Amino acid sequence: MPVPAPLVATARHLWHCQWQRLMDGLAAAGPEGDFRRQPAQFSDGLAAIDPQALVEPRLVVGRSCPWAHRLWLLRSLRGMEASLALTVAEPDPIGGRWVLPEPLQGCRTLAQLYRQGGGDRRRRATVPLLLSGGGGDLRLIGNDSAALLPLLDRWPAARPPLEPPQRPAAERELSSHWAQRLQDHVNDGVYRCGFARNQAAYTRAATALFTTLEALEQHLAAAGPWIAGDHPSLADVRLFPTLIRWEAVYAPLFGCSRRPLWSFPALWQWRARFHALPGVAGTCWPVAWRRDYFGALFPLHPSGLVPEGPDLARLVAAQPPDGTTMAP
Ligand SMILES: N[C@@H](CCC(=O)N[C@@H](CS)C(=O)NCC(=O)O)C(=O)O
Repeated sequence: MPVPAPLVATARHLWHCQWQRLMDGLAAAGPEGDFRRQPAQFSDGLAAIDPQALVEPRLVVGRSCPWAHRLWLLRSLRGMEASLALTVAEPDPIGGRWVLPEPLQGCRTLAQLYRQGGGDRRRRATVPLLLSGGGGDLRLIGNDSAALLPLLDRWPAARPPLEPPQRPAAERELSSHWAQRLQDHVNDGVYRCGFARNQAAYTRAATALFTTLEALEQHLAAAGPWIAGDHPSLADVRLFPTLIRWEAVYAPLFGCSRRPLWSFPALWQWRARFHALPGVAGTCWPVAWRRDYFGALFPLHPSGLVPEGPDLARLVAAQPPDGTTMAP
Protein backbone atom coordinates (compact mmCIF):
# COMPACT_ATOMS: atom_id res chain seq x y z
CA MET A 1 0.00 0.00 0.00
CA PRO A 2 1.48 3.41 -0.92
CA VAL A 3 2.48 5.61 2.01
CA PRO A 4 0.37 8.82 2.02
CA ALA A 5 2.33 11.91 0.96
CA PRO A 6 1.55 13.91 4.15
CA LEU A 7 2.94 11.05 6.24
CA VAL A 8 6.15 11.04 4.21
CA ALA A 9 6.44 14.83 4.52
CA THR A 10 5.87 14.70 8.30
CA ALA A 11 8.37 11.87 8.78
CA ARG A 12 10.95 13.81 6.76
CA HIS A 13 10.38 16.94 8.80
CA LEU A 14 10.64 15.13 12.13
CA TRP A 15 13.74 13.25 11.01
CA HIS A 16 15.37 16.50 9.86
CA CYS A 17 14.70 18.21 13.24
CA GLN A 18 16.12 15.20 15.07
CA TRP A 19 19.13 15.12 12.77
CA GLN A 20 19.86 18.80 13.47
CA ARG A 21 19.75 18.10 17.23
CA LEU A 22 22.10 15.15 16.90
CA MET A 23 24.47 17.17 14.75
CA ASP A 24 24.44 20.03 17.29
CA GLY A 25 25.87 17.56 19.79
CA LEU A 26 28.34 15.95 17.40
CA ALA A 27 29.51 18.80 15.22
CA ALA A 28 28.51 22.36 16.05
CA ALA A 29 27.91 24.70 13.11
CA GLY A 30 27.98 28.47 12.59
CA PRO A 31 24.96 30.55 11.55
CA GLU A 32 25.50 29.77 7.84
CA GLY A 33 25.62 26.03 8.47
CA ASP A 34 29.42 25.65 8.20
CA PHE A 35 31.01 23.11 10.56
CA ARG A 36 33.05 24.75 13.31
CA ARG A 37 35.69 22.63 15.03
CA GLN A 38 36.02 23.32 18.75
CA PRO A 39 39.47 24.55 19.82
CA ALA A 40 41.64 22.03 21.70
CA GLN A 41 41.87 22.30 25.49
CA PHE A 42 45.58 21.91 26.10
CA SER A 43 47.95 23.47 23.60
CA ASP A 44 49.71 26.22 25.55
CA GLY A 45 53.32 26.18 26.64
CA LEU A 46 54.39 23.24 24.47
CA ALA A 47 57.40 25.14 23.11
CA ALA A 48 58.87 25.32 26.63
CA ILE A 49 58.56 21.59 27.31
CA ASP A 50 61.70 19.51 27.59
CA PRO A 51 60.71 15.97 26.51
CA GLN A 52 63.65 14.49 28.44
CA ALA A 53 62.25 15.92 31.68
CA LEU A 54 58.87 14.19 31.30
CA VAL A 55 58.22 11.14 33.48
CA GLU A 56 56.90 8.17 31.48
CA PRO A 57 55.39 10.14 28.63
CA ARG A 58 52.61 8.43 26.70
CA LEU A 59 50.67 9.18 23.53
CA VAL A 60 47.03 8.07 23.40
CA VAL A 61 45.65 7.62 19.87
CA GLY A 62 42.70 5.96 18.14
CA ARG A 63 43.10 4.02 14.89
CA SER A 64 40.45 5.93 12.98
CA CYS A 65 41.38 9.45 14.10
CA PRO A 66 43.33 11.35 11.41
CA TRP A 67 44.56 13.94 13.94
CA ALA A 68 46.03 11.21 16.14
CA HIS A 69 47.39 9.50 13.02
CA ARG A 70 49.72 12.47 12.41
CA LEU A 71 51.49 11.94 15.71
CA TRP A 72 51.49 8.16 15.39
CA LEU A 73 53.15 8.59 11.99
CA LEU A 74 55.83 10.89 13.33
CA ARG A 75 56.53 8.50 16.22
CA SER A 76 56.97 5.64 13.72
CA LEU A 77 58.91 7.60 11.12
CA ARG A 78 61.41 8.88 13.69
CA GLY A 79 61.67 5.63 15.67
CA MET A 80 60.42 6.97 19.01
CA GLU A 81 59.13 3.66 20.35
CA ALA A 82 61.70 3.62 23.20
CA SER A 83 61.08 7.20 24.34
CA LEU A 84 57.31 7.59 23.94
CA ALA A 85 54.82 4.89 24.96
CA LEU A 86 51.69 4.39 22.88
CA THR A 87 48.15 3.52 23.92
CA VAL A 88 45.61 2.74 21.21
CA ALA A 89 42.14 3.59 22.53
CA GLU A 90 39.08 1.85 21.09
CA PRO A 91 35.82 3.60 20.27
CA ASP A 92 32.65 2.54 22.06
CA PRO A 93 30.06 3.35 19.38
CA ILE A 94 27.11 2.89 21.74
CA GLY A 95 28.38 5.28 24.40
CA GLY A 96 30.21 7.52 21.91
CA ARG A 97 33.46 7.60 23.89
CA TRP A 98 37.02 6.29 23.77
CA VAL A 99 37.81 3.27 25.94
CA LEU A 100 41.36 2.43 27.06
CA PRO A 101 42.62 -1.10 26.29
CA GLU A 102 43.93 -1.40 29.86
CA PRO A 103 43.48 0.96 32.82
CA LEU A 104 45.80 3.95 32.84
CA GLN A 105 46.23 5.66 36.21
CA GLY A 106 43.16 3.69 37.29
CA CYS A 107 41.06 5.06 34.43
CA ARG A 108 39.17 2.88 31.95
CA THR A 109 37.95 5.60 29.60
CA LEU A 110 39.60 8.62 28.06
CA ALA A 111 36.99 10.87 29.67
CA GLN A 112 38.01 9.60 33.13
CA LEU A 113 41.65 10.27 32.29
CA TYR A 114 40.81 13.83 31.22
CA ARG A 115 38.85 14.42 34.43
CA GLN A 116 41.60 12.97 36.58
CA GLY A 117 44.13 15.22 34.85
CA GLY A 118 42.04 18.32 35.55
CA GLY A 119 40.32 18.61 32.15
CA ASP A 120 37.14 20.67 31.81
CA ARG A 121 34.18 18.29 32.32
CA ARG A 122 32.09 20.13 29.74
CA ARG A 123 34.64 19.54 26.97
CA ARG A 124 35.02 16.41 24.85
CA ALA A 125 37.73 13.91 25.66
CA THR A 126 39.55 13.63 22.33
CA VAL A 127 42.51 11.77 20.91
CA PRO A 128 45.35 12.44 20.45
CA LEU A 129 46.38 13.06 24.04
CA LEU A 130 49.96 13.39 25.27
CA LEU A 131 50.35 12.78 28.98
CA SER A 132 53.07 12.05 31.51
CA GLY A 133 53.42 10.80 35.06
CA GLY A 134 53.24 7.02 35.10
CA GLY A 135 53.64 6.79 38.87
CA GLY A 136 50.46 8.67 39.71
CA ASP A 137 51.40 12.31 39.09
CA LEU A 138 49.23 12.52 35.98
CA ARG A 139 49.82 15.52 33.73
CA LEU A 140 47.89 16.22 30.53
CA ILE A 141 50.45 17.87 28.28
CA GLY A 142 48.58 18.47 25.05
CA ASN A 143 45.63 17.37 22.94
CA ASP A 144 46.07 19.51 19.85
CA SER A 145 47.77 17.51 17.10
CA ALA A 146 48.97 20.56 15.15
CA ALA A 147 50.64 22.02 18.23
CA LEU A 148 52.08 18.65 19.27
CA LEU A 149 53.78 17.91 15.93
CA PRO A 150 56.76 20.28 16.50
CA LEU A 151 57.19 18.93 20.05
CA LEU A 152 57.35 15.34 18.77
CA ASP A 153 59.70 16.44 16.01
CA ARG A 154 62.28 17.47 18.63
CA TRP A 155 61.65 14.37 20.80
CA PRO A 156 64.61 12.04 21.52
CA ALA A 157 64.43 9.51 18.70
CA ALA A 158 66.41 7.00 16.66
CA ARG A 159 66.04 9.06 13.49
CA PRO A 160 66.51 12.81 12.86
CA PRO A 161 63.73 15.42 12.95
CA LEU A 162 61.72 16.02 9.80
CA GLU A 163 62.20 19.77 10.25
CA PRO A 164 65.79 20.12 11.54
CA PRO A 165 66.87 23.66 12.48
CA GLN A 166 69.42 23.62 9.63
CA ARG A 167 66.72 23.01 7.01
CA PRO A 168 66.90 25.84 4.41
CA ALA A 169 64.54 28.72 5.20
CA ALA A 170 62.78 28.43 1.83
CA GLU A 171 61.88 24.79 2.53
CA ARG A 172 60.71 25.62 6.04
CA GLU A 173 58.49 28.37 4.66
CA LEU A 174 57.02 26.00 2.06
CA SER A 175 56.29 23.42 4.71
CA SER A 176 54.55 25.87 7.03
CA HIS A 177 52.64 27.51 4.15
CA TRP A 178 51.19 24.15 3.07
CA ALA A 179 50.68 22.97 6.63
CA GLN A 180 48.31 25.88 7.29
CA ARG A 181 46.48 25.53 3.97
CA LEU A 182 46.03 21.81 4.46
CA GLN A 183 44.85 22.18 8.05
CA ASP A 184 41.93 24.43 7.14
CA HIS A 185 40.88 23.28 3.69
CA VAL A 186 41.92 19.63 3.51
CA ASN A 187 42.38 18.08 6.99
CA ASP A 188 39.44 19.98 8.43
CA GLY A 189 37.99 20.52 4.95
CA VAL A 190 36.76 16.94 4.61
CA TYR A 191 34.90 17.35 7.93
CA ARG A 192 33.49 20.68 6.71
CA CYS A 193 32.03 18.77 3.73
CA GLY A 194 30.67 15.90 5.81
CA PHE A 195 29.27 18.03 8.64
CA ALA A 196 27.86 20.88 6.52
CA ARG A 197 24.26 21.59 7.49
CA ASN A 198 23.03 22.75 4.12
CA GLN A 199 23.90 22.60 0.43
CA ALA A 200 25.57 26.03 0.31
CA ALA A 201 27.83 25.21 3.26
CA TYR A 202 28.74 21.89 1.63
CA THR A 203 29.55 23.57 -1.69
CA ARG A 204 31.77 26.15 0.03
CA ALA A 205 33.69 23.40 1.80
CA ALA A 206 33.99 21.18 -1.29
CA THR A 207 35.19 24.12 -3.40
CA ALA A 208 37.88 25.08 -0.88
CA LEU A 209 38.90 21.41 -0.56
CA PHE A 210 39.25 20.71 -4.28
CA THR A 211 40.81 24.11 -5.08
CA THR A 212 43.51 23.33 -2.51
CA LEU A 213 44.04 19.79 -3.86
CA GLU A 214 44.34 21.17 -7.39
CA ALA A 215 46.94 23.71 -6.24
CA LEU A 216 48.85 20.99 -4.38
CA GLU A 217 48.70 18.72 -7.42
CA GLN A 218 50.37 21.43 -9.50
CA HIS A 219 52.91 22.15 -6.80
CA LEU A 220 53.91 18.48 -6.42
CA ALA A 221 54.07 17.94 -10.17
CA ALA A 222 56.42 20.93 -10.51
CA ALA A 223 58.43 20.75 -7.28
CA GLY A 224 58.03 17.25 -5.73
CA PRO A 225 58.68 14.56 -4.74
CA TRP A 226 57.71 15.95 -1.29
CA ILE A 227 55.75 19.05 -0.39
CA ALA A 228 58.81 21.02 0.72
CA GLY A 229 61.48 19.51 -1.53
CA ASP A 230 63.60 16.38 -1.36
CA HIS A 231 62.65 15.19 2.14
CA PRO A 232 59.30 14.60 3.83
CA SER A 233 58.29 17.48 6.09
CA LEU A 234 55.61 17.97 8.74
CA ALA A 235 53.34 19.19 5.93
CA ASP A 236 53.59 15.72 4.31
CA VAL A 237 52.79 14.14 7.68
CA ARG A 238 49.65 16.29 7.88
CA LEU A 239 48.48 15.40 4.40
CA PHE A 240 48.79 11.63 4.60
CA PRO A 241 46.09 10.76 7.20
CA THR A 242 43.49 12.60 5.12
CA LEU A 243 44.48 11.23 1.70
CA ILE A 244 44.84 7.64 2.88
CA ARG A 245 41.25 7.65 4.21
CA TRP A 246 39.87 9.16 0.99
CA GLU A 247 38.27 6.23 -0.80
CA ALA A 248 37.46 4.34 2.42
CA VAL A 249 35.53 7.13 4.17
CA TYR A 250 35.81 10.71 2.98
CA ALA A 251 34.56 10.19 -0.57
CA PRO A 252 31.68 7.82 0.30
CA LEU A 253 30.64 9.20 3.73
CA PHE A 254 31.60 12.88 3.71
CA GLY A 255 30.76 13.53 0.05
CA CYS A 256 34.33 14.44 -0.98
CA SER A 257 33.48 13.23 -4.43
CA ARG A 258 33.81 16.13 -6.85
CA ARG A 259 36.84 14.42 -8.37
CA PRO A 260 38.26 10.96 -7.60
CA LEU A 261 41.76 10.92 -6.20
CA TRP A 262 43.08 8.89 -9.13
CA SER A 263 42.44 11.94 -11.32
CA PHE A 264 45.26 13.73 -9.44
CA PRO A 265 48.34 11.81 -10.67
CA ALA A 266 50.91 13.67 -8.57
CA LEU A 267 48.85 13.27 -5.39
CA TRP A 268 48.20 9.62 -6.18
CA GLN A 269 51.93 8.94 -6.57
CA TRP A 270 52.77 11.06 -3.53
CA ARG A 271 50.40 8.91 -1.44
CA ALA A 272 52.01 5.67 -2.70
CA ARG A 273 55.48 7.11 -2.00
CA PHE A 274 54.58 8.17 1.54
CA HIS A 275 52.90 4.86 2.33
CA ALA A 276 56.12 3.07 1.29
CA LEU A 277 58.21 4.95 3.89
CA PRO A 278 59.42 2.63 6.69
CA GLY A 279 56.91 2.48 9.56
CA VAL A 280 53.96 4.06 7.74
CA ALA A 281 52.04 0.91 6.71
CA GLY A 282 51.90 -0.22 10.36
CA THR A 283 49.84 2.89 11.25
CA CYS A 284 47.15 2.23 8.61
CA TRP A 285 43.97 0.38 9.64
CA PRO A 286 41.42 0.57 6.81
CA VAL A 287 39.02 -1.96 8.38
CA ALA A 288 38.94 0.04 11.63
CA TRP A 289 38.56 3.33 9.68
CA ARG A 290 35.44 2.10 7.92
CA ARG A 291 34.05 0.41 11.01
CA ASP A 292 34.53 3.49 13.20
CA TYR A 293 33.38 6.16 10.74
CA PHE A 294 30.40 4.31 9.28
CA GLY A 295 29.53 2.52 12.50
CA ALA A 296 29.92 5.39 14.96
CA LEU A 297 28.90 8.59 13.10
CA PHE A 298 25.25 7.84 13.65
CA PRO A 299 23.73 11.17 12.51
CA LEU A 300 25.47 10.87 9.14
CA HIS A 301 24.82 7.18 8.67
CA PRO A 302 21.94 5.89 10.77
CA SER A 303 21.89 2.34 9.36
CA GLY A 304 25.36 1.67 10.73
CA LEU A 305 26.09 -0.62 7.74
CA VAL A 306 29.80 -0.73 7.05
CA PRO A 307 30.58 -0.77 3.32
CA GLU A 308 33.32 -2.92 1.85
CA GLY A 309 36.71 -1.98 0.38
CA PRO A 310 38.41 -0.75 -1.62
CA ASP A 311 41.56 -2.70 -0.87
CA LEU A 312 44.27 -0.40 0.48
CA ALA A 313 46.98 -2.27 -1.44
CA ARG A 314 45.45 -1.11 -4.73
CA LEU A 315 45.18 2.46 -3.53
CA VAL A 316 48.85 2.68 -2.68
CA ALA A 317 50.02 1.09 -5.92
CA ALA A 318 52.09 3.47 -8.00
CA GLN A 319 49.46 3.30 -10.75
CA PRO A 320 45.72 3.67 -10.13
CA PRO A 321 43.44 0.61 -10.34
CA ASP A 322 42.80 -0.98 -13.74
CA GLY A 323 40.27 0.72 -15.90
CA THR A 324 41.20 4.24 -14.82
CA THR A 325 43.55 6.67 -16.42
CA MET A 326 45.57 9.37 -14.76
CA ALA A 327 43.84 12.05 -16.80
CA PRO A 328 41.28 14.19 -14.94
N1 LIG B 1 41.95 19.45 17.62
C1 LIG B 1 42.13 18.10 17.78
C2 LIG B 1 40.99 17.30 17.17
C3 LIG B 1 40.94 15.92 17.74
C4 LIG B 1 39.61 15.21 17.46
O1 LIG B 1 38.64 15.81 16.98
N2 LIG B 1 39.58 13.89 17.76
C5 LIG B 1 38.37 13.12 17.59
C6 LIG B 1 38.65 11.83 16.83
S1 LIG B 1 39.09 12.13 15.15
C7 LIG B 1 37.84 12.66 18.94
O2 LIG B 1 38.58 12.15 19.76
N3 LIG B 1 36.55 12.83 19.16
C8 LIG B 1 35.87 12.36 20.35
C9 LIG B 1 34.77 13.28 20.75
O3 LIG B 1 34.60 14.34 20.13
O4 LIG B 1 34.08 12.97 21.73
C10 LIG B 1 43.48 17.76 17.18
O5 LIG B 1 43.82 18.20 16.07
O6 LIG B 1 44.22 17.07 17.84
